[in-house]
Amino acid sequence: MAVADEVLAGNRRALARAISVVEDGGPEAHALLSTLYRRSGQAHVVGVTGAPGTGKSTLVNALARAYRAREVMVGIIAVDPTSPFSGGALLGDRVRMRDLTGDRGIFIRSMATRGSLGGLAHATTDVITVLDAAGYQRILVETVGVGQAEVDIAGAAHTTIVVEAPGLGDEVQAIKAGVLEIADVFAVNKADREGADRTVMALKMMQGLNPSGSGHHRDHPGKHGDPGPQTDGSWLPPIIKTIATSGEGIGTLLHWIETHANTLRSNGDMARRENARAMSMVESILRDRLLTNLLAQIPDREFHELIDAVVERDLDPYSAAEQLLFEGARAQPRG
Ligand SMILES: Nc1nc2c(ncn2[C@@H]2O[C@H](COP(=O)(O)OP(=O)(O)OP(=O)(O)O)[C@@H](O)[C@H]2O)c(=O)[nH]1
Ligand SMILES: [Mg+2]
Repeated sequence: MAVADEVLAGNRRALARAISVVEDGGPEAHALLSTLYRRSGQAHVVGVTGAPGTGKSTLVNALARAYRAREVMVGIIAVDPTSPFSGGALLGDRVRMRDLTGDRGIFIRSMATRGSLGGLAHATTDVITVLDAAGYQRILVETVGVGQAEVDIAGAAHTTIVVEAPGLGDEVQAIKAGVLEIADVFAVNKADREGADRTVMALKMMQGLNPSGSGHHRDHPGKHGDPGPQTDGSWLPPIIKTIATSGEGIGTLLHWIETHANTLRSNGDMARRENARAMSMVESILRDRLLTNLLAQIPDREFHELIDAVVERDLDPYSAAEQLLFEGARAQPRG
């Protein structure tokens, strides 16, 4: 049986192998994805992001348990853009998540960056496709921090949970710019710690002040309606206090993930999102391929001479790119 068929049949070893293949990329990955992609599209992808140590892994673990109690198949992807190898943090996660393994309804995979962060976002998307095709209904993706790589990875998620925790210094300091735009649900974790209510208040205040994200507040700055779906079709991110270590608040968090999933489907946002995602996936693959093809037409020496000229300021980068495009086009008929 081909690997793709074994994945579709629920073979876990084939699944692990398929994930490694798509992570590595190349023609074999392409062949595999061309089969599996058609069978994907059922899973709801949940991104879990936030500053280091806020309790993301513990929260993902608790959420996975809650889903398993409902007999929902759960895939977990732990993405660590900072670690070039499967270093300490990932091993730590593995140990913490060990109590979930042995359950066939759950599949856990850690991923570390091998090349560029952009490559990582790409690989994450492909691994999501594989897990989705394999029948995992909810896919939880943990990423650290809220930099550009995480925002890119969040683009692959249908629902993004931003995890905050009290006691990271000034309440608002931990709440970075960009977070309000990507958060669909806020989890204020470690609610057993002093200061959780202040963190909740700080988030509420930022929601009220935010002129772009939750647009319906524009006319009523500082006012808060009920979180969730609004009458104008928009979504006001709920702020949930959780204690991941004890499971407190996890049921509520799960409820809001499901409510958000249903809202995306009913208000047309899901269709729009899927359209934008498809476009960006095809465009990014096209960009990679065109660039690779173009560079293949240009002798290394010539390429490096141009780069050196840009470094020396004998040539501007626009002219260098123009020249490469010209050279590539001229070389095309031969190659
Ligand atoms: N008191 C308390 N501790 C918690 C809670 N949730 C997690 N922790 C603890 O916080 C520490 C960090 O938890 P992790 O789940 O590893 O946090 P993380 O955000 O995944 O960390 P990184 O992946 O390293 O960024 C662990 O010691 C957890 O046991 C909570 O709700 N309350
Ligand atoms: Mg973690």
